[in-house]
Amino acid sequence: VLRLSFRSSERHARVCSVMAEEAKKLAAFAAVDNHVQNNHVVGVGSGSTIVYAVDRLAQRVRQEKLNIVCVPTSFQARQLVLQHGLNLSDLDRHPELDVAIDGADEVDAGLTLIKGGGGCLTQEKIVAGCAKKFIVIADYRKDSVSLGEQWKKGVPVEVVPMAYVPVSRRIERCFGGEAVLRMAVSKAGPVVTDNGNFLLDWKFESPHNWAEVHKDIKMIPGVVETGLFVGMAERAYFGMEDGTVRVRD
Ligand code: ABF
Repeated sequence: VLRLSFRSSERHARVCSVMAEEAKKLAAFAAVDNHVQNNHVVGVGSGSTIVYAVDRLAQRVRQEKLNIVCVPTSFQARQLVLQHGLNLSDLDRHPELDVAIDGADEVDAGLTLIKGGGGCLTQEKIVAGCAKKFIVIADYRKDSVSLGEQWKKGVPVEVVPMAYVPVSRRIERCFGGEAVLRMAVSKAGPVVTDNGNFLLDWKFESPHNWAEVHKDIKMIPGVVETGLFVGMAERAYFGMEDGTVRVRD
């Protein structure tokens, strides 16, 4: 019976991961089809959901002869754009984007996001801030009422390496919870962002006024950016388990 139950739970896990990947693709395709037009400058996010969006962008460029340029939000996003043969640009040449499309770790009822699970939050927020429209794409697991319901790894905070200890202590003293230095998987040392900084993951204990908390943390000397995206997303597309797409404005 034990073997059977293990196999069924393993199978269940496999089915769930297929569903999540399908859900990401649904959200990504819907966002690209609804918000990217010819001659657009498109901000390209990071993570795994965005891979489907870049696939769809490349498909539409081929099929519709779409003329777009892409501004990446990370080394990973830049590689994605290059690998798909899309026109690569940057904020020097295109400081104003028509639309930015990116994933998220969690989205609350007011479209406040936690981003930065992948460590690219600073460039993601810069690019999102330069776009006329910022569109979030995610699978059903990111769709929450209140932050912290589903995402348990906390709010990422990018910090200047020499300041990570005082910043961590200040966050814990002022807002509670625990702000932990993000270590590389190998545990050999801390994760270093594309900008050469460290990351703290602030595991908060209760809901906060996220706009206030973001401002207060941002003011701490040594903080570069927080993974709280407040009032930035215009719309979120969620791929659902039943094959539909849920849209929240
Ligand atoms: C980036 O990708 C990050 O801001 C966010 O943490 C992550 C989401 O990854 P995925 O799309 O793989 O869930 O957008």
